[in-house]
Amino acid sequence: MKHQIWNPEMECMSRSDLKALQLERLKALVDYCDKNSKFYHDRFEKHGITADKIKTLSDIQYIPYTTKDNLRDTYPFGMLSVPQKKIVRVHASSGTTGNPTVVAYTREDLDNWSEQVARLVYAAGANDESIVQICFGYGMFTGALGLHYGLERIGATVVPTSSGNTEKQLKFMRDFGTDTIVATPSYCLYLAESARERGIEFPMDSYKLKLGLLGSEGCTPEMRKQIEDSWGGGFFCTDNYGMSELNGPGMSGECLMRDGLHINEDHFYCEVIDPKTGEVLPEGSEGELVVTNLTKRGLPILRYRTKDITKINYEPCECGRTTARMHKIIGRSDDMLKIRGVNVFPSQVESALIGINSISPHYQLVVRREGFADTLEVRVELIDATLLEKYSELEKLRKNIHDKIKNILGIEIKVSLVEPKTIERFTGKAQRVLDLRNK
Ligand code: DLL
Repeated sequence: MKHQIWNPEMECMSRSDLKALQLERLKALVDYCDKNSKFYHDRFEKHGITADKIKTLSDIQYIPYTTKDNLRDTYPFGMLSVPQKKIVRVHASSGTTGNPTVVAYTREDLDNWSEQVARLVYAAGANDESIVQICFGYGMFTGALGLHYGLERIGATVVPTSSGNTEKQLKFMRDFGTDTIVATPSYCLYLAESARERGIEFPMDSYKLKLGLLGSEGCTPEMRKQIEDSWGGGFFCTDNYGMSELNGPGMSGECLMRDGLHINEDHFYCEVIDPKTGEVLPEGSEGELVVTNLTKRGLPILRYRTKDITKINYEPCECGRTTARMHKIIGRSDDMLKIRGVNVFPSQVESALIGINSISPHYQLVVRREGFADTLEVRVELIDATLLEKYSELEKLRKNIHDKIKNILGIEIKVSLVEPKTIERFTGKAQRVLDLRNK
């Protein structure tokens, strides 16, 4: 197993040097935000925080957490720390009702982002000989452009096919000899399945795929094995994590050992907290990941509550890197679902249902993996059972609900109208989501 390390100076430095660098960068960040961001300046003033008061990394705990709501409340550009003319790119996160979360990058931020992604894709085995097809949607989503520039940085040949159009994806894969694919796990599996269906005309050995850079949604080891087996031919996948608020992909990713996702710690300082109390937990504990982007300048993010549940291992890795590794995302502390790469909150469905006559406020979201793609069924309860006998009225109601929800979520869904009082009632927190994907 040959381990490639893109930036050994940063990825293999001693833990004590790394901590010193993180502290230096943290102090510089606090000073920068104090001087350039009204949002952070006001917070620092209220809590008596200045750069001089940050003496050790643990002093970060005096800085309040930043949340998605802070970004939404200041939509679109309220948290910028530079004049807008210094911003060279914006992205926005899908999902959630109301305003999306907008993120913004200076030229230096984009440069750092590409470096972060370059390290991870190189660690996974891509290099300047790779031919990489990017099957993430290009657009406001950070996935495609993030991977695009990181892969160009290591000299790979990038094929920006974007998402969808399976026939074309497979044709380019065969004709170009694509050996690396960037996709969500579910789409990668779907493509393999589609390739198999065309096996008589194009046998599986017409594909040269060797590496899958997967991410943006969870993937169990069992699911990964299924993906690798369906492509066959030694196909090998790594898990890559990130979020728009922290640039996008590039925060962490697996090396060939696949024993945790290496964090780009010179750029990202991570803490793990108890999601209920907000208390910082000891090293190695499982909890909600909180991240400070130490080098971001256009729209700085300090102590961001990711809502993702994980734990961090600080032991050095056999690959030679000394950077800490986070466990695959174990779950979320809120109810966000990721379906075919799109963030979906049950509250979005609820807001679509409000105001529609003839249905009760009880609903359920059923997420399944069908034919290797994630599907969402919205089960809605009727108030009056006699409607079930009036086909055309029922269809009209179903279509109305379908169109309203689809419009808000931006993905195809199935709506089922069920008899009154058939959806389970809860005395505590309602369990609106039935996620059957890994069952
Ligand atoms: O999904 C960024 C990304 C793109 C990462 C491409 C990797 C590859 P958002 O759309 O803002 O950004 O969604 C972020 O997706 O908080 C997690 O809940 C989930 N997520 C991202 N990567 C993983 C992963 C991008 N590898 C949210 N495993 C995050 C599990 C993931 N969940």
